[in-house]
Amino acid sequence: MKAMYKCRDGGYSEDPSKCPGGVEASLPGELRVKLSKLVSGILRHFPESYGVKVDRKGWASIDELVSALRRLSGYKWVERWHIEALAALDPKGRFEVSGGKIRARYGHTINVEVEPLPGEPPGLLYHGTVSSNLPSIRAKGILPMKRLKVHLSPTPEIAAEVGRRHGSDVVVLEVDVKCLKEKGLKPVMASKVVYVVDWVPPECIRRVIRPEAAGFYNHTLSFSTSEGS
Ligand code: HQG
Repeated sequence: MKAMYKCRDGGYSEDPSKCPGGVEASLPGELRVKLSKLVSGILRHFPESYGVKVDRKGWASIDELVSALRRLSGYKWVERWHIEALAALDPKGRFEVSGGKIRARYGHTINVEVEPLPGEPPGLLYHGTVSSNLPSIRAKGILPMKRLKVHLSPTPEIAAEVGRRHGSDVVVLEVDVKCLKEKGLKPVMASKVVYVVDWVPPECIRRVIRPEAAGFYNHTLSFSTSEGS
């Protein structure tokens, strides 16, 4: 992941040359990934363990989050701008910031209700997984497992990247959105690259794509799928 820069004139960038008035502060890529993973974990899974309050819509105070992080060894350097920049520059739209608060847009295991982004889903969505999960998915459908929702991708290439987090034998499942809707299941947009739905019945899975056969890995995606949790 690229470094983040705080511009002297305001705003954040991954490219210091995009700060016309110069750079005021920066965070190297490795620390950005480390912070992104921990903030994702706190907001999605374990706010209480870090003494952070999350309301029923998933919002936490940025000041409270910064104080919680600064109590940890290895995170005493964290400032408010790091959190704001993390959200503003996240390539997957993992975070939303509003009125001094931050929330994760998706991925929760804690029980929160995050309003979807506006817009209808496309006719086909994709879920990346590994082939060892296929027998169970064929029998029971795609289940949220530990999370609140099943996560789907707008393209098979993005889904393949998601699947790669689980192992090398990646398969991509093509999901028929009309079939979901006929069953009263409505996928909604959680971020620019993530749709969520309660579950996917096996009969709404149209086909299984083997990304290597489809040549997906020749594409370079503009984001990494590994800074969440
Ligand atoms: C599998 C990341 C057996 C499912 C990603 C997946 C995503 C089943 C695993 C977001 C099953 C759950 C979520 C069944 C589902 N039998 N296995 N019936 N139903 N599974 O991590 O979708 O980078 O909870 O196929 O990009 O991989 O963190 O879900 O392999 O958007 O921001 O159970 O997390 O975003 O794994 O990933 P996960 P996911 P971030």
